[in-house]
Amino acid sequence: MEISAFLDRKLARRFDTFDTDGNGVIERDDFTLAATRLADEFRQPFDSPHRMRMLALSEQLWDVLSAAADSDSDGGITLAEYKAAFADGLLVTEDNFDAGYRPVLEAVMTIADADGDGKLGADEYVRWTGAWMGLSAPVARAVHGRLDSDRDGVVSVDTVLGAIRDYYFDEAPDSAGGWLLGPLPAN
Ligand SMILES: [Ca+2]
Ligand SMILES: [Ca+2]
Ligand SMILES: [Ca+2]
Repeated sequence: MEISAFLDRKLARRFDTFDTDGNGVIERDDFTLAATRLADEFRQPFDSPHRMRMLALSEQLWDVLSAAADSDSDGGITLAEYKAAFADGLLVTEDNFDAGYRPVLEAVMTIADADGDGKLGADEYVRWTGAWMGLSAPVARAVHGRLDSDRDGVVSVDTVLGAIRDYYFDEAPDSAGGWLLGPLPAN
């Protein structure tokens, strides 16, 4: 597919959120670290089934992502490799989006949704996006406010899923891509 200038910036920003340790390359350790931070943030015991599931899903995510994007098989995904794989339709596409993302997001929610009502309040949203993707608290709080369009203080899994889908596939300049993960890098 054609990568617009807007999508190019969104992919660069998404790449940063995958690169948990910030060394400029996405590697297996980034996924393990993100899962560990998320489980720690929500005080999951070391041997809790939720922590185990999160770690297993993260490993799985890494396997899928590296099989698709690590084209020189050196165990790391560079920004160029990531963008190329997306352009070639090897990563998320509109067709496989739900199947790929829903299980991961539901596992995250199982940990982050403390009272189990399937919805996230602003504090929970700040905590999970900070632990999992390194979003700053002010950014995450503003994002939660935008997602909570009916202003009842909480957002559902489906709302978050829809916004992530828009992040990748909605080209409108005011769509989720422009704010879901905070400000985009310059081109
Ligand atoms: Ca990294
Ligand atoms: Ca590589
Ligand atoms: Ca709401």
